[in-house]
Amino acid sequence: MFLLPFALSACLPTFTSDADKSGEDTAVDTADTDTDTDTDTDTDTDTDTDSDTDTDTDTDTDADTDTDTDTDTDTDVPVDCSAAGTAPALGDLVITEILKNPDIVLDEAGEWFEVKNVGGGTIDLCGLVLSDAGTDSHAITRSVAVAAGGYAVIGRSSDMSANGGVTVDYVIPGTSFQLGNDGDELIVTGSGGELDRVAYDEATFPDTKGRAMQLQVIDTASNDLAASWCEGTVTYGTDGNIGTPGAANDTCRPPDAVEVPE
Ligand SMILES: [Ca+2]
Ligand SMILES: [Ca+2]
Ligand SMILES: [Ca+2]
Ligand SMILES: [Ca+2]
Repeated sequence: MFLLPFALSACLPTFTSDADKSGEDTAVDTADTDTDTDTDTDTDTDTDTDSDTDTDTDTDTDADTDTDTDTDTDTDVPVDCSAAGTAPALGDLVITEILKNPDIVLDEAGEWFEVKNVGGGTIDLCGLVLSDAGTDSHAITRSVAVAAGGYAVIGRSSDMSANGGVTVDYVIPGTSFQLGNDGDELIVTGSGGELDRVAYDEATFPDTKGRAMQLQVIDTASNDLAASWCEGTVTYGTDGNIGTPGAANDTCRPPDAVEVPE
């Protein structure tokens, strides 16, 4: 009569190799020490080794294998284009104003530029890439809706106590995109290619510290020309800088008032 258990175990080998506490699980796993029915060492019911309930090996709750919390497959900042508008087509978006060299405040906080939606519907700047002809490059990672005829201000800081008191619609983080005080390029690229570009130099474009250059003829070809830009007279914010961020551009100040560029 003592031979019966040995005969049963020979027929059901998974019982004998289970190292779990006796009687606590159903013995379909073989080597782990937890109380569940899978073969790994964690306490959830999936087959991976992390503690969440999905089947990948990272610690977030999405199904991809990266380490961030979004649903794409890369490891960068989540892209959240929440369909606030359509992607701009060529000609919809025009670079209309640039403050490359703010007065009083630091360039790293006070630089900004303005774009205008000259198309017929609301556009979303999400996904557009801002770059220059060198190494500056930044992709806009969230929705920025711009109504037809409206403006968006893209700057380096949203801290109005540090940026000269400008209201910024989108902040470019860190040093990924900077506006040189001498010559530089400002290039906006969408999924279908380049949307607009301004390549300014120090000699022929407006160049006064603390005064934004404001476009007078609003289209993507005119802003290629230095003669299409001038400086206005209206201050904004808290530090005496001159410009019209987020609003229609000022008229040009009289030529005889132009100061020697700093
Ligand atoms: Ca600058
Ligand atoms: Ca640059
Ligand atoms: Ca252009
Ligand atoms: Ca403006």
